[in-house]
Amino acid sequence: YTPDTGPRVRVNQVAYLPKGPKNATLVTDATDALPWKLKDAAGKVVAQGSTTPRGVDASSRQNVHSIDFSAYHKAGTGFTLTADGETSRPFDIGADAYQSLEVDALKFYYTQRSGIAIDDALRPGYGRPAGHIGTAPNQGDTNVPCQPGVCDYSLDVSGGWYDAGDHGKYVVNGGISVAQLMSEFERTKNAASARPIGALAIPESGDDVPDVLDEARWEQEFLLKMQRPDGMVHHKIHDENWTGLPLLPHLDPQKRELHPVSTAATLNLAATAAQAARVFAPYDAAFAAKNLAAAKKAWAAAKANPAILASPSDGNGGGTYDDADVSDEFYWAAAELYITTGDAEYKNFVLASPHHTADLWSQGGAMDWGHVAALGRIDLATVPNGLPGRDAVRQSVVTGADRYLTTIDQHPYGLPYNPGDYVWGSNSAVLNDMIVLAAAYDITGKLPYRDGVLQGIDYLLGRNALNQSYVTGYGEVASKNQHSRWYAHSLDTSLPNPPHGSLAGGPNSGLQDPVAQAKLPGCAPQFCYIDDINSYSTNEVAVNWNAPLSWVAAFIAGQGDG
Ligand code: 9MR
Repeated sequence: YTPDTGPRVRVNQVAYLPKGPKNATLVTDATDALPWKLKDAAGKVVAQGSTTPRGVDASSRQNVHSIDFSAYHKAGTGFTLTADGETSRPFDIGADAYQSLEVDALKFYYTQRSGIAIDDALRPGYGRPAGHIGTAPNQGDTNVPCQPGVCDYSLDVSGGWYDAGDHGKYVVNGGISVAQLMSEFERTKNAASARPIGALAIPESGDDVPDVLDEARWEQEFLLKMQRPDGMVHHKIHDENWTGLPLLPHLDPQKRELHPVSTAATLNLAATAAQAARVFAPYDAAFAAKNLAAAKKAWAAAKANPAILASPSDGNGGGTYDDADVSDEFYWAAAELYITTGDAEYKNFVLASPHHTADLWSQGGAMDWGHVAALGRIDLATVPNGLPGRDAVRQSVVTGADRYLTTIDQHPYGLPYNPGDYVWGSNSAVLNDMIVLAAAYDITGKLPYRDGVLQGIDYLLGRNALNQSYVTGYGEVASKNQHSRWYAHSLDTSLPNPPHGSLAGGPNSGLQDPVAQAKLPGCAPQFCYIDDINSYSTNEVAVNWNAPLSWVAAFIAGQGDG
């Protein structure tokens, strides 16, 4: 299997900001600099220069040159870049695409909702009956029993978002996702360059609450339902066995089961409910108070039960989301509880945690569902609070961003992510590193950090070894067959492709599904991806991947022309 990667000049196929950085990558055998030309839609040369040879890039095993055409500032559509006899896919210079990407990436959550009919008038082509409300053949999420031997009660855990392309709902992962949506909103209160988040065409649109918070609430209400009266939180709820593809949520006939409580899930609720308590307070005091009570109760329960770990073998019918180290979840929860309450207990915990001063800025992703310390650190740095030594906390985020800037400068594809092998969901790791850069810009106002974010998005939108965008509907060639049981157009043409704005997980060196194993053996990291619906380890959609996509798109949308 050899992918068709098209022209060897690799660009952001969507848009560069008029005054922002504009970089491209040329794949070539040439060792000396080559001329490049930028052409407008009429084919007229509007800028030219020379490439910079960069040698062999480890992430693609290609010999590459980089091209910097940042000096060109005029907005327009249909530009191309030519070098070494090859012409890139077309692209725009303009800011509009990021406003639509911000919104499309958030609109993804409505069609992921469980427990509510998706209104075709709001999402033409995506309407479907409510999933898992107890209507046959569903066994419903309104009265879900535990796995045998785990507990003797049932809970109403209806609602929330389906995690990804499966029918499962996982507190660890719902947590980071809803937190990042709330942070995208909260940034609009604190960051100089932020603008209000766009309208999402959801059932709640038109109420007095920003749509992004209404969408976050859909998930937060579910997380609250997963809490037991003693404060502990069930790790997940999903089918007894994995369902096949395609299968619309309301047609899933399987038995649904609650899985055991875990300390990690409990702390995910503590963190998100503490954050919800402050962001919802101006809109719904009762909901804010309910969240604060749940957060405190979860915190106390986790302190009393600090090592109830989800089992790495509990993967029948759903993902495991197991995590052997929950000290970072403790730190994140304490940070959010401190920011919201100012209470000494949480302050003291934060200050004593090894995560408070640890170097969190790996060359992989700065954070993910199992590594959440950076969520706490970034919020302590960017959301106003009275923590002693806060200047050092803010400086630590800037130090992390400096590291990512160095990585970008050294990478011929301009990535802040350079871990060697690429992980499952690597595209979200790239985005989460960009959030650190964006936070550093918000803290310092220094343009290089902002420009790092602008370079990072180029990779996701086409400046990469596969010469494709990973966001459906964005870029001339883009992922569109992501693994999903209901956006399964490539298996059943009566179903849609994923909606515009859906991010694919991205290259995964681990080749953890049969399609990837058959088609991609020996792949260089950037080539470990295939836009095949059955390649769940490289090509799934997921709530924790679209969240940083929307966060970053909102950040870029706030930069105007750059
Ligand atoms: O994102 C998760 C990744 O970090 C894990 O390595 C992988 C295997 O356990 O699972 C991923 O999460 C999937 C989850 O288990 C089930 N729903 C779909 C998720 C995205 O692929």
